Amino acid sequence: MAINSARSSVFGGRVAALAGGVGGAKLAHGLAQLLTPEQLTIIVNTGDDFEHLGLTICPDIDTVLYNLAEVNNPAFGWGRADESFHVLEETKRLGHDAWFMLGDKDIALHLLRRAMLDAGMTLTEVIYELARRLGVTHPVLPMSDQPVRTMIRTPEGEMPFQEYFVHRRTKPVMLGMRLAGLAEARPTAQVRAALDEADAVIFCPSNPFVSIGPILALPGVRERIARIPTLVISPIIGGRALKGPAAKMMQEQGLEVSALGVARHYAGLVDGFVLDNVDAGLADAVRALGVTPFVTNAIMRDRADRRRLAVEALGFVKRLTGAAGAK
Ligand code: FO1
Repeated sequence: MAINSARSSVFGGRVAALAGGVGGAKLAHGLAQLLTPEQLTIIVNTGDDFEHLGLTICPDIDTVLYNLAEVNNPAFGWGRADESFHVLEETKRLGHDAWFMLGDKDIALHLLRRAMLDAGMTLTEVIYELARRLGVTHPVLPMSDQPVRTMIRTPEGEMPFQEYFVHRRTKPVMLGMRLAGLAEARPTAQVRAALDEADAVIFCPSNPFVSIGPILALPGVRERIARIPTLVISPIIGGRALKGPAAKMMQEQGLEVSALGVARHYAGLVDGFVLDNVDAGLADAVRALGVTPFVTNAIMRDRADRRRLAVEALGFVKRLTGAAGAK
């Protein structure tokens, strides 16, 4: 079929994409336009998940699902398009401090997730079912079925990630982070299989600490990735994060706030690193880390940008998989 041949001409192998946050979901959507569901699996961070008003909120998974289903809110980057907030408004009227903006359509999905989890389904099974109902055909996998919760250490004490990120608008200084539940967590069988069968891994332009970090922290994940040609799309462009607190976190942890700082963070694990044109001057320093640089326009403003960056990333993957056989 025309679509399939157009897809497979970009890259014929299998890709496991690691994602979290809005940037990650954008590239996952671009990749899904080019690769078949057999070729692309998206492994998603669950460290941002939390319990709120009796609901299990999975922001990174939902952002990927909504983007792949093309029902995402383009202004916020998370949540649903054409959303209303009647339930939220009513909870406010009833005295709830409604700092986390759950829209009505989003709440509908959360109610179904609550019911499925309460019926004993694993998170992987729930997300498979919700994806199917949203018309998403590419596998979207929670990194683990056991809860892992990112806790941010601040001078005010430790706080859950969403408290830090949304309620406190990332204002407290981040001294460090802890992944609560990590000791009991395992990557799911589906995640392990996706990594074992992948010809390449792509780290989407996601926060290296709170989005990609929790996935890499699961037992066996780093070891698997170390065997596979892996490329990173820098989430830092021109010394700034396009969205979210990655730059602030790097600065507060004494790291160089640049794409090079991100490349250093991943050096030894990854083979390729995609830099934006404005960071072309960092390419030699990235190469000196033993990581192959690739310079392009890494900003995704619209749907066409997502596809274009995915085409370029897959072209780069093709070259790396040719070159990185000895990894
Ligand atoms: N981010 C915000 O900045 N404010 C919100 O009120 C908010 C609500 C929200 C509801 C559902 C959802 O899936 C995501 C939501 N997000 C919100 C985004 C989310 O908390 C973050 O983007 C991610 O956790 C960062 O990766």
